[in-house]
Amino acid sequence: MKLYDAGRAPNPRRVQIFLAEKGIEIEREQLDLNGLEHRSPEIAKKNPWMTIPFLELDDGTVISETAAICRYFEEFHPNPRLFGSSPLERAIIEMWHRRLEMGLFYRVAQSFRHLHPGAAVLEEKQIKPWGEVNKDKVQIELQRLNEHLTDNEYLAGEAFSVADIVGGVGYQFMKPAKIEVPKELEHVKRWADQVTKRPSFAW
Ligand SMILES: N[C@@H](CCC(=O)N[C@@H](CS)C(=O)NCC(=O)O)C(=O)O
Repeated sequence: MKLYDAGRAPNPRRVQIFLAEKGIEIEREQLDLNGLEHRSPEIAKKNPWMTIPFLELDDGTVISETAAICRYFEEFHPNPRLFGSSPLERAIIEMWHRRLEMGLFYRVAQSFRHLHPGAAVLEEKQIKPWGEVNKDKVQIELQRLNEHLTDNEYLAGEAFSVADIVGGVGYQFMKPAKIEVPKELEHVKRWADQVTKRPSFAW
């Protein structure tokens, strides 16, 4: 199998970190997003959605979508469990995974793509008000997370999970997106420091 990867881009990083947490090594091909290699006819034929990462299995099956790729690896390499063990744990982790993906990560990404000049190559029609709306919503989400993290070590409770991966990558993505974390959000900062200092997050 082969993972189509793209350096430090945030969605590819989610899979890189997930694999590092599990100690999985696989073949990878790096694509240059700014060079639009992921939109070449050859790549579009494999993954018509033209997003990275995607995984190509030996029989030619293609799995795209970061969460789907991570789930696939979780099945074959269950330890350490990053999607939870019991039905309740799985549901709680899924809830936080989706909250962080849609509430933080997606909004930071939209803000970056619609406001940053460097993203114009990917987002042909940058809509600045949409970027600003998302920037504001990130702040609302950070406030909520701060409250939750007051008495939770990790997003889904006591154990590090896939929710912390999407959250940690989303948090780091705030830097290029030029989104500040207000000083008083000390619990978010404590959590982010703890998560992003893990060896799997090393650049
Ligand atoms: N929903 C997809 C999103 C993947 C995605 O948007 N990846 C970005 C890189 S972070 C990409 O491939 N962008 C290419 C483009 O916008 O043309 C997933 O979860 O994998």
